[in-house]
Amino acid sequence: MPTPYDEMWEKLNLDLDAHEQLLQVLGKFYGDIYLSQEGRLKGMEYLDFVLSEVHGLRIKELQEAKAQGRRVIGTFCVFVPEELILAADGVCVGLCAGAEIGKEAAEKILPRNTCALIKSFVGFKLSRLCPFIESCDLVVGETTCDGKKKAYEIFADYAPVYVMEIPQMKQACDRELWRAEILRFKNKVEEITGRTITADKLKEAIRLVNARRRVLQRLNELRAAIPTPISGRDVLLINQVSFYDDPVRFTARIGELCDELEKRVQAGEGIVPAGTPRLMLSGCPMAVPNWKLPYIIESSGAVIVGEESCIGTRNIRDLVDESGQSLEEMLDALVDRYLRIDCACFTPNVERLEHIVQMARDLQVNGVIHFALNFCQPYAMEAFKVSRALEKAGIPMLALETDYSMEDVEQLKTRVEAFVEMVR
Ligand code: BJ8
Repeated sequence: MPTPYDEMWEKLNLDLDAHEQLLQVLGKFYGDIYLSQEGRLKGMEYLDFVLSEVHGLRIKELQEAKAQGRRVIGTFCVFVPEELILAADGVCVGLCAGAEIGKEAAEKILPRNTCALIKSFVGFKLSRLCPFIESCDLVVGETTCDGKKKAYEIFADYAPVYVMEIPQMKQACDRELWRAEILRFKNKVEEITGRTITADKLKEAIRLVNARRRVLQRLNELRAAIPTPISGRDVLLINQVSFYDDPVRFTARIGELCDELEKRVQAGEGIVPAGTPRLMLSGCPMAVPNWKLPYIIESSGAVIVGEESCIGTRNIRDLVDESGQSLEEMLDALVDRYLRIDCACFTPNVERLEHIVQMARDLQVNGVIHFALNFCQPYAMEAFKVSRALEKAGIPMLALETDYSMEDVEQLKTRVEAFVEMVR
């Protein structure tokens, strides 16, 4: 069916037929998983709208920004300091990589035993399915896990790629390396955008991104209430959308949603019956439209009350210190804030274990489900230490490995249901 965006998509060189199929699958999946829920907040209509226009209106906005001389920069990792992009009047979009479509194309150039997230972004590009990637003037990669690091070398043949080096430890020399990388990135952003990052612009950008983190922190505080006032699926969606929506608009709309949620909490209203097991998710990021596991969990008699992941708490826990006045001070604040990220790519990574236990206690969960994408060594290996830390704290954990396919849904459901029964 023709849409008002066909011309734009054609200009972006999308494969229109395959793209149409993708949108249809996405729409059906969204209807089944999201719109079927009962008792959703009115504020979720905004998220429904954003999702329905994800390849339409938002892409149009990106094209308009580009026509005004702004540059669009795509990222795959929460290590990339968005503040520097915004301070140069750039638009930052988190590239999602949560769908299986494009896998066949990806497997022609990547080993089959590569994690689904990596295959997804390569597959999207090769199959000409993602208008976000096609809108990017620069795609920023990072040396986090080996799979991503090597995939960017291949991806660079198809898109303009820049790679940031992320340290693997957190000693003084690692901080020096990271500081140098942030400066190198600042120079790159200035080169691509043709703008100079001044202290005033960076201050403004730091405040803007912190404001978005604060509203998501508020959301997390409210959703922790007992009874649970919002589904885990809805909160995951809000976090997912935070990566590509306009940050000012998103912060305002989620602020309104939080006001509504606050009233619900004050009234003691929940969306699940009293006594429903409260679970926390921990592990790999779940990019749009990877809603498989949250849906399985929440249709197995449990509710998700927290996500220890980059599309969740890890991305919003720490703010950038806003007290810096000079450019140097602000850059140092960025260095320190981003180095606090506890991705499993670090060794050792004790902070993550502490954060998980603390979060599970604060949220009063009955158990934790650790999620690793198949072939993700950092998270799959770290699951062992996470389970030991949780065991010591007396909190049950179930470790799952899966991908974006639907083949293992029944098997996962059986394991999740057994876990829910056990912790009930
Ligand atoms: S800071 S979690 S966003 S790297 S799932 S591609 S690790 S093999 S995504 Fe991540 Fe940045 Fe870390 Fe966060 Fe590799 Fe694992 Fe695949 Fe992964």
